[in-house]
Amino acid sequence: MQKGKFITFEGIDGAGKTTQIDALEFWLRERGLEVVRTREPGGTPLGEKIRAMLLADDMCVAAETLLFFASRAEHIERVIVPALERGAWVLSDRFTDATYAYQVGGKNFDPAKVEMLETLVQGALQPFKTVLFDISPEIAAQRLARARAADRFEAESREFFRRVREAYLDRAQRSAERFFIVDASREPHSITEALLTEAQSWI
Ligand code: T5A
Repeated sequence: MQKGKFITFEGIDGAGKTTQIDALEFWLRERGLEVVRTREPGGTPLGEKIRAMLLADDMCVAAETLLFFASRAEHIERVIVPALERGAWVLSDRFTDATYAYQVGGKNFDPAKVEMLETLVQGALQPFKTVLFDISPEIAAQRLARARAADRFEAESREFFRRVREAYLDRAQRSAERFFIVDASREPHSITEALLTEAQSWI
């Protein structure tokens, strides 16, 4: 029986997740709770090597999907499950919803294949809550253009990110009890306020 809480953060590239995860991490630590902050792809030494390949190297969508799940298998086994068993709060910047949004929604990969991999790699593990930072691809692209050079995913078209956004919203609608959707186009402080108000009900 896991004692901790597994929270994931999702949204299209440039939605502004990082700033808000920082705020939630600080808020939880102030309450004396153990927090494990992690990310996908990545989160382990092997996962970080896989991340470097995924963000830079051209590959077919099947290979891409398998690499995301390889990184995830290592992440679950070595980081997420041990932390949850200790009673920690695990805050993961992206998890399997991203595979449904990007590879299935964005790149038309077969959802039945993702479901098979999800069962194989995760078993019954699912996030306790998922925060979806919802924003238009136009605003997200403006933020990223100001912030840094684009990686392989960030260089995708507006139409691609429109499909990814729709796929996220569709998943949120199907699992309404798990998802908390925030309007990520607002000012950072007002997003933080909404997130921390919601987080009070998770403790
Ligand atoms: N991926 C991942 C898949 O395709 N399938 C999968 O299964 C998984 C797990 C990961 C990539 O991999 C893909 C998705 C991704 O494309 P990444 O670099 O980790 O790559 O990408 P992100 O997780 O998207 O991280 P980003 O840093 O790109 O996005 P964030 O964290 O959402 O954005 P953030 O916080 O860096 O903010 C971007 C800019 O906006 C500003 C920030 O200061 C920054 O400059 N900003 C705001 N500006 C105005 N108003 C606000 N409210 C703002 N909030 C932030």
